[in-house]
Amino acid sequence: MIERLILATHNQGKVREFDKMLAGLAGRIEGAAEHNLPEPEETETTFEGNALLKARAAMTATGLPALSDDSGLTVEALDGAPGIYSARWAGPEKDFDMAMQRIYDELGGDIEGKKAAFVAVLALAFPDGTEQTFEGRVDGTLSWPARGENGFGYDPIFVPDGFDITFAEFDPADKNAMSHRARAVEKLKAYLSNE
Ligand code: ITT
Repeated sequence: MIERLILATHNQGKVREFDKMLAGLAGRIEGAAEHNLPEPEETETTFEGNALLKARAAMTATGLPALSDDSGLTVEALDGAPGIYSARWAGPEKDFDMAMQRIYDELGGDIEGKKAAFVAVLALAFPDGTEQTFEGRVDGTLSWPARGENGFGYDPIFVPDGFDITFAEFDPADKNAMSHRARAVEKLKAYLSNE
């Protein structure tokens, strides 16, 4: 088992979800705040590239194994946007009402039922140079207006396939059982249990 693992994210919504999902994975999971982690500029063009860049930066800064998450919402009718730009569409104030409105506007208001998916790529970087990524995805559709108080980011407009409520209306434990992040974590756990 990994003794100390750095969770390389500054997003409190992700931290809340990972806290539950990663229980038992490492002796101690330490956050960005404890280590004053840098927030590197996300200069890559893929979820995987940006996830690796964040994990490497945290591993280099601490000398400890680090786990990062790069994720986002992809909308089919917008050619995959906002995708890797999901956080950036919310601007410096992290205003997701504005980001959701931008999706609505870019679809010309024709948003109901449009195909979308949440994607998460986790990257694990070890001090010996070993790196591994794990991808999870959940397909669904968009719904308007935004509904629900749970979750974070774009959850209030995303309805996963097979359900009629948004991720923000899910009980957090239920979202954690089937989200893109949860699916990526399953692959991470399988990898670590084979190590
Ligand atoms: P870190 O890089 O520090 O982890 P970040 O918020 O900048 O934080 P990303 O670049 O990966 O992270 O941006 C992903 C964005 O996609 C995030 O800000 C959310 O708005 C959105 N997103 C990802 N997973 C989501 C989820 O489960 N529910 C709702 N929105 C999600």
